[in-house]
Amino acid sequence: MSELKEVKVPDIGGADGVPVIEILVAAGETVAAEQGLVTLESDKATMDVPSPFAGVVRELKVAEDDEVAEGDVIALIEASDEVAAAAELADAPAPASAAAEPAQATPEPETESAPESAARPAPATAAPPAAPGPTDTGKRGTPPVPFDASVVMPDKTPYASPAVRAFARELGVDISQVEGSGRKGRIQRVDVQNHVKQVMARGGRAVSAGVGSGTGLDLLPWPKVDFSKFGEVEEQSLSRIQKISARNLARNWAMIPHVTQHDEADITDMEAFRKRLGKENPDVKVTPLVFLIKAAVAALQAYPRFNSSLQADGETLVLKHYYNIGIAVDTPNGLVVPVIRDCDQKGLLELAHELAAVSVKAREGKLGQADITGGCFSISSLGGIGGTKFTPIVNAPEVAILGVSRSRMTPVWDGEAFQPRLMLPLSVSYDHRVIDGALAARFTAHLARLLGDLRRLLV
Ligand code: CAO
Repeated sequence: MSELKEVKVPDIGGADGVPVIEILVAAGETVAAEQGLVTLESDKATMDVPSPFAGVVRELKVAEDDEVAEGDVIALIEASDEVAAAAELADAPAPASAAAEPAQATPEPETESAPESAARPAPATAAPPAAPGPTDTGKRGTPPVPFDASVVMPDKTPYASPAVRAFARELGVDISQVEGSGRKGRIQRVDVQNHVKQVMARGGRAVSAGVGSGTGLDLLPWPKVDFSKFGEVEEQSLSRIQKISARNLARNWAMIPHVTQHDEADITDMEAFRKRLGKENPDVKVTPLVFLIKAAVAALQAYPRFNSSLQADGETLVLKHYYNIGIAVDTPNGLVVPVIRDCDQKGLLELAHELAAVSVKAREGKLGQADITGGCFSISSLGGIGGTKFTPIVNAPEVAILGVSRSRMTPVWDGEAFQPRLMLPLSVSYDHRVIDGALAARFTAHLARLLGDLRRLLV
């Protein structure tokens, strides 16, 4: 038995003249219950109108750009028991409410194609699994959600309807990588399909090159906790700089496969020279950092791959023939990385003057765009504070960064006896897509050798 039924616009909060921005089905198509039929866009949000029952779409009563209000008929659907049963069978794995939910709020069941890593342990606070529902795969724990760029880059939330986001999730596509061809850059179903075709045509290299996540990172949603339930709290807004660097750091950490190589430099002789230089030039503070800048330049010259950037397509390396070094500076408003240019052409004292000037400018919040762009390699020195080693995050699009901790007098075996030597811990984090571990070990050891014997800087 079949019956022709009307599907109407549901309660949309009394809004009138709401435009239909996308038609999600065609006449003659079989739809499952809760499958989106059209997408409406109000001033504040987009929403899909789902079919309340399974059946065959016999007629669409609206077209793109029509305006609708509550109660308007959208489609005539021939609902039948057989169609309903067939549609249910065909759509069994799809989440029943996917069309009505925003992408980032819809936990999906794990699929057969989900990577092993997706089966990560549930957080200790996870509630016991609910009784299996129609979409339950039988696996326990909190289901992962796909990597969502809006978590790490809140200003980059993709503009797409819930149905298109659900479609992208179904295909394992990171929707933040898809270019929208619709009005105001809206991502449409066809854009997701074209994106998949392009990736397939490239042999999936967009995924393996790591510049697009492709298969997604399957991150759990960020925990929402009402901390005031557990004790007294206060809220502090992040500064503008903190918000910007948070987004950059999160992107760099998520997209760059980081490895950190640790080593030590014997700076006993360097330190004696630094003290002498300081006494001779009381007008400027000569800290170990200027020696590190000079040694880093020499190491970059010896290992040019460290002085490169990976192009956004993930397929080309740009090797630079200039040597601009970024210095991480801790300011009251957050971390900034001013760049000292052409360090290969400057002496230790000139670098010391420039470092002092740029640190003051950074702390006074006076850095301009030109002061923070064009870096090749960065140095983050925590030596003035303490610590034995740490793992700095690469400052993209650079491919490596040097972290420096506090030097320490250490007994070093010279083959016959222990000698007191001033040892400086070096931690080089690098982008493993560009730099192999052996190369990183050589680079870091070379850097340590240069600092151990400054005469090598002249070679
Ligand atoms: N080992 C031992 N002592 C060190 C040292 C090291 N590796 N590095 C610096 N020092 C000493 C300096 O010689 C100086 O000693 P004196 O006051 O006796 O001369 C003292 O520590 C303070 O140095 P400084 O910090 O003022 O100067 P700097 O050139 O070493 O660093 C700057 C300048 C701007 C990089 C630094 O002030 C800074 O902001 N560091 C923090 C960087 C940061 O936050 N990195 C983390 C980024 S990721 O979050």
